[in-house]
Amino acid sequence: MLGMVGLGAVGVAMGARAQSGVNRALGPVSSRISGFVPAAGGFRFYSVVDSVKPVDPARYRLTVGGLVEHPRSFGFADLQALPQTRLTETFHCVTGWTVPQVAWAGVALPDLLDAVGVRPGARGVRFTSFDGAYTEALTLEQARRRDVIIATSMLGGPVSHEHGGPVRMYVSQMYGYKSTKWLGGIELVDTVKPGYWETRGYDVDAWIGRSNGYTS
Ligand SMILES: Nc1nc2c(c(=O)[nH]1)N[C@H]1C(S)=C(S)[C@@H](COP(=O)(O)O)O[C@H]1N2
Ligand SMILES: [Mo]
Repeated sequence: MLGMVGLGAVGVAMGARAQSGVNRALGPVSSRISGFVPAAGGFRFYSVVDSVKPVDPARYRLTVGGLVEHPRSFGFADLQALPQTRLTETFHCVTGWTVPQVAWAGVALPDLLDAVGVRPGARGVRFTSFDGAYTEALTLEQARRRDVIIATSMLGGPVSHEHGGPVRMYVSQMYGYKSTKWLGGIELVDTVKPGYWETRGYDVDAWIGRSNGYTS
């Protein structure tokens, strides 16, 4: 299984304590990772499910709810009508592969939060994927960073289906697993709950270089 090769490499880059944690976390799950395909430009395509039904941008909906003043959904054009944020950064998967100088564009999460209004009592943001399995989470403070983007563009074009299009997250200063692909929902919550990989051993606070056993 190719996925095993990539995930096994974590052990080289990480301390023994983190390595055993990750191996424990990934043992039974990695055998189910079937979406691992080496991609051009250094990216690997990851999915925790066998297949994801492609969604046309014209039919895409992002549901935003929970502890917000104005729950609503956003179509692809609605997202494009909000202020656009662009940034270029190196992408880091926690397993050790990186892709330099990746261009992203879309809606900065704080701008979307302003559009719906965050209700008092909200402490975190939960992300769900229309793949039906993946979840992620940020604290409200992290979610208000301007380098956290609801991406409608990646690598200078639309976000491809393999990369989680038509809309995916990009959490710039954290490892790749924080960046939910095939984004379907954003929910304001009163408690941060660990996401998919975090219930399997990864850190919830996934700062690049200082989480998951890295100390650079
Ligand atoms: N829905 C979903 N999002 C996901 C993942 C996934 O398996 N499913 N993998 C995460 C991980 S571990 C990484 S490194 C990046 C990889 O993005 P890519 O597949 O576009 O290279 O997506 C993240 N988002
Ligand atoms: Mo990753």
